[in-house]
Amino acid sequence: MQAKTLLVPAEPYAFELKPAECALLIIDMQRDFLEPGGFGEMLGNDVSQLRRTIEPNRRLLAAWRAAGLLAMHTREGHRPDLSDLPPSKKIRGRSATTIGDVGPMGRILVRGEPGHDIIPELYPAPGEPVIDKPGKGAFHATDLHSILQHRGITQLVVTGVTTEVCVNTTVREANDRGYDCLVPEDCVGSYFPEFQEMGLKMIKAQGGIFGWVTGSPSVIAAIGDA
Ligand code: C5J
Repeated sequence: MQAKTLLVPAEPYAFELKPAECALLIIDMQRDFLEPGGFGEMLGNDVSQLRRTIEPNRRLLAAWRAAGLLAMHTREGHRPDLSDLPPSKKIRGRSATTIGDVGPMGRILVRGEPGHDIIPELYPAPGEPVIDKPGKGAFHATDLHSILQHRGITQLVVTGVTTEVCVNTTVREANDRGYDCLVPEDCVGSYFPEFQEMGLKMIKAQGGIFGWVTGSPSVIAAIGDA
């Protein structure tokens, strides 16, 4: 029997969402990136640019769960002994305080520390896989691809932060592995408005070279019919 397909209005053209083969992948909605007083703000970033994505993500995740579909979460971070932290990543930026040092919410981007955890508004429910990733892309050095393959997933709705870094890297990695990616623009955020705009344009350009872009209300309306 043909898998059920839902048509989601999107750019560059409608996305054919197959609920049985589609996972929601929420990227790095971590306290250190989003909360006032965290590492992101300590570096001088305007966290309100990311916080505007919380409510749309919360609504999308609630609808996704209500439809009984697979939701997954990622966290960027490293082992406490930093053995998976490339020296180049440790020193990049020449900041006085870097990954592994004590920051405002515990050791920066270290697994198990308060700042590394996912914000309470989007906290994973029991049974929702959480991927701990040492890099920007969610496929690099993780078991994400095998988890998706075991569940027959061929499509991803990708949300989270930041649009031009971990969201874009993950969408590109997914694209090269054969997944179709749909990105709801109100559910992804950048500290820099110009990168938000360009990060989305890069995904949908050239006939959807990396994927599709839509708004979360269109996804929610479609899965309401799932
Ligand atoms: C993410 C970053 N999650 N910007 N990390 O995008 O360093």
